[in-house]
Amino acid sequence: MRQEFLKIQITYGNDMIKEITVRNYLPYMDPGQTDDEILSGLKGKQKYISPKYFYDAVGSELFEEITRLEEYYPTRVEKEILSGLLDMIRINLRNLNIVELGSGDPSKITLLLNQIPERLLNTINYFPVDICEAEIIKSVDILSESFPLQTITGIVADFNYQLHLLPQQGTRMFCFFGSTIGNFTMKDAENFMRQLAKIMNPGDCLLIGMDMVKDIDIIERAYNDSRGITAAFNLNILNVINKTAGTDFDSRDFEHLAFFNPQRNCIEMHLKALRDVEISLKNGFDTIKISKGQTIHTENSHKFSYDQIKQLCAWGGFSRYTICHDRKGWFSMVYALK
Ligand code: SAH
Ligand code: AVI
Repeated sequence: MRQEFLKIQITYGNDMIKEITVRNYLPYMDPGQTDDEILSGLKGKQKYISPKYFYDAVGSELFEEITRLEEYYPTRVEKEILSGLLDMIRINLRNLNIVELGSGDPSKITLLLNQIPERLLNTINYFPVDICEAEIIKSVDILSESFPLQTITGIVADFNYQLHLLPQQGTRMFCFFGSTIGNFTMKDAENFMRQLAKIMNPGDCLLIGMDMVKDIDIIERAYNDSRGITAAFNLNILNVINKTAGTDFDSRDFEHLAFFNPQRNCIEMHLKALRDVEISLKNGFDTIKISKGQTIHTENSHKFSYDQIKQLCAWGGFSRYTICHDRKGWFSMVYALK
């Protein structure tokens, strides 16, 4: 059994010790598959790194900083919707198992939990799921201080490959906030929704946040902030790849590039080479050449239309769904029932 069940001890000062539970499923992933995924992306004509490699501890901190920027509207608007959500939709909360995919920091689930009375909170089990272990530990620690939930179990897993390993007990509400679904290609979004459909049972539900198509200037500003936090977040992916795949990128050789692609309704983030560079690989033999001006594509961030939401729900096999949105229609929260 390669799965690591961890009881992590957290100490405050000298003697206050708390134990939290985290399950780490990443050791189940084939390390060869990870290397292949990274190297095939780097060897192609249009070089590519999956956005899941943004999120080491440093990248997660930078993302949290992005969410606090005035220019980065998606977090602010989604939080506005989440703050009053339970008045708008009917969810049977008793004995619910909440599974939050790509949970990141706990501020969004906190807004939901704040709306639930204590007598129900202590019947609820919460499972944050994220690829970043540091975020999971932080989140479980913070939430266990703030809410009298029945249990909180952190899960470190890759939602692209490991949905089948998620808790299967009772009635579940899957949450997928932040418009993280927008970081998939449409083909991958279809696969993801179909995989989700396979693991969900009748009575389970999904709460999924999606950033909507809007004025291009507003979108582009959100990914080109004036303090350069998004640039630092983008460049940090090279440090993560160096640690994961044994490459020797120097982030000073690249610059951040983010623009809206109107054909695909998505922001594309790239790293553009400032000079000709040659990257060595772990095996010590191969190298990857990147010419000045060439880019590495690091992220797509799709912006959705109501037709696309309908399509995603159809792929997920949902019988009924409700769309809640803010006053300007910038962001949608879809509540879909299996
Ligand atoms: N839900 C939070 C965080 C969004 S950022 C919010 O709305 O603000 C995207 C989150 O998904 C990060 O915390 C990142 O670590 C996680 N993530 C990215 N790719 C992942 C993958 N393949 N499997 C699991 N988690 C992933
Ligand atoms: C997590 N994800 C939905 C964010 C987005 O907006 O695509 C990641 C991000 N990239 C740059 N800024 C934020």
